[in-house]
Amino acid sequence: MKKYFVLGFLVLMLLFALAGCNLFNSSKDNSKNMDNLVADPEFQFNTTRSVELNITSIDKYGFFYPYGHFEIWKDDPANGGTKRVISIRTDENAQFIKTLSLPTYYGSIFLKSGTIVQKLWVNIANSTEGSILDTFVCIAPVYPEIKGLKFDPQTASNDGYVFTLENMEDNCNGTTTITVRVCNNNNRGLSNVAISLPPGVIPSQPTNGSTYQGDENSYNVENPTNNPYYSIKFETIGEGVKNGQCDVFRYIIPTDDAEAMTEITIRAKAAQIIGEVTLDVDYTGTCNDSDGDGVTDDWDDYPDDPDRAFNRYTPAEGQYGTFMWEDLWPNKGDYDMNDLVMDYNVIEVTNADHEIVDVINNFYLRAAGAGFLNNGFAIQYPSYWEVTDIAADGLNMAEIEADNRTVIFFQNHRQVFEVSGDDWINTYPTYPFIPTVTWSVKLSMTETSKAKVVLPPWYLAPFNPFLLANGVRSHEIHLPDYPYTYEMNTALLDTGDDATDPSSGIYFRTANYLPWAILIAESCDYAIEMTQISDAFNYFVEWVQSDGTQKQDWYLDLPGYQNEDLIYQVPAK
Ligand SMILES: [Ca+2]
Ligand SMILES: [Ca+2]
Ligand SMILES: [Ca+2]
Ligand SMILES: [Ca+2]
Repeated sequence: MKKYFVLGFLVLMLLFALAGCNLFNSSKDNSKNMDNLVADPEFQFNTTRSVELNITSIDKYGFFYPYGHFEIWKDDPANGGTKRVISIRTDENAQFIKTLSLPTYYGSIFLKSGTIVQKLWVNIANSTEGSILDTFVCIAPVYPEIKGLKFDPQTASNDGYVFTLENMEDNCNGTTTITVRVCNNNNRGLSNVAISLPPGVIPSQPTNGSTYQGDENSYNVENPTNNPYYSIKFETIGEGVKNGQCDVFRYIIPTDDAEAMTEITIRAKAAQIIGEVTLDVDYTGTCNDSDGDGVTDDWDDYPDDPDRAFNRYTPAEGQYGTFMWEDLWPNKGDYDMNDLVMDYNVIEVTNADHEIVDVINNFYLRAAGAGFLNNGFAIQYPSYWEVTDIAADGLNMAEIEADNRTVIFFQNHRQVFEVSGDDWINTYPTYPFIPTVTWSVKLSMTETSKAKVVLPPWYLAPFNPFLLANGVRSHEIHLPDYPYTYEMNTALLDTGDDATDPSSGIYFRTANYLPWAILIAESCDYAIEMTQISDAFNYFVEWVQSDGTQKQDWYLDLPGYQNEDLIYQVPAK
């Protein structure tokens, strides 16, 4: 009997030890329990930062380069990068000003123009905003097959000067840069050079009154002048070139005018020594614009489509981000944030004038850990666009609403998965895996007014997504502080656990300021059923408690970041 007593005592001690262990664990877990978590009202659970990009294009000679093409990449395209975000060009003022949405943890991006790659650092204002102000050098593409006749250099001498029409370069933006070289063999310094212009043509660069920097000297620019004939004139500042020295003179005119030129007159003056020649010109632009939309083939994402020119990808070309929802709003759920898990990739297609033409939504429905509800999904687009048509829909479930801004992509997630019943889908490890669904919906868009430069997050792709709880149109569940649509049943606001307070700009958050939905900047894993997101992702709480300043990449699958047992693992086939 004594033996059993001792054994019983040991078992008791063991239970005690285990209990102690459990106590320790549960106190640790309590710090990660969503019910104890209080977010700052200013913290909106953003995993993206709005970055105002202000970029200026110049050419290799330092002139402003209107319509200069460039790409933005999230990783280095010269070093195996795959994440292209934008292919676009600057405007008529050689500027591009737009808001980019980047993962918060990104400190830099890459700008690619031709073969030149430049790293741009984000000037970080706070955890949700930043800016980039920079300049890049744009080089026009060189086409292996030249259209028509290319320009040949022409040289002539007169009175101790050698004049060379050295180059005419098509900038592929409707302009051509003309380079003239003047060598002065006289022993008096060059005082000015005048180069004839086609009637009425005023070079866009260098501008009248500006200082032009040649290879040797600086010059005051008269653009245009009628003295001694209609021309652009370069007046030497200080002592001019002499005794065999040369300098180059460059200016930019429309390519059409350059192609129409048949001759060019160049005149140089040093003291009273004047030399003048007239050279033949036979020039044809070299850039190919197959569809005639003004965007040269190499810079045109749609070289055979005059209505389309550029792509903008969110989060990047061929990359996905993730939406995660709780579906019991206005009541709190279990915070597993897997009641709908769907990835998004958005392509905004614009024309040569940067106006929206299509929005292509690539969706990847991965999981729906919703018990009894059959949830729908919709997106509201910005107020300055109008959805005019559903050009393609892989599921044939999309509908445009009466506001011409809202599109319902599906009414019931089970129809998308092609299942019935009320089981959790792809969140409960012992349930059979239901094949995920990818499809694409192409929306035709019209721009009804110009967008502002600085935009709220819901005006940036993937825009304003929301869940239709159990397919009820008026029962919208949005990302924290995002606006609801015209169809919303506003009587639901501030009921149950929802603590929406319009006077403070608080929407779709609890009294502890916690959300019902999170938008993840990049595709990420998700928690298994009935497991709080804070238990599955080890740094979620630290991210929230630091107001998004720490562990901004908490959703990534990095060493120590995830509690693998609590992350849903897609079974191997
Ligand atoms: Ca084109
Ligand atoms: Ca095109
Ligand atoms: Ca849930
Ligand atoms: Ca769930």
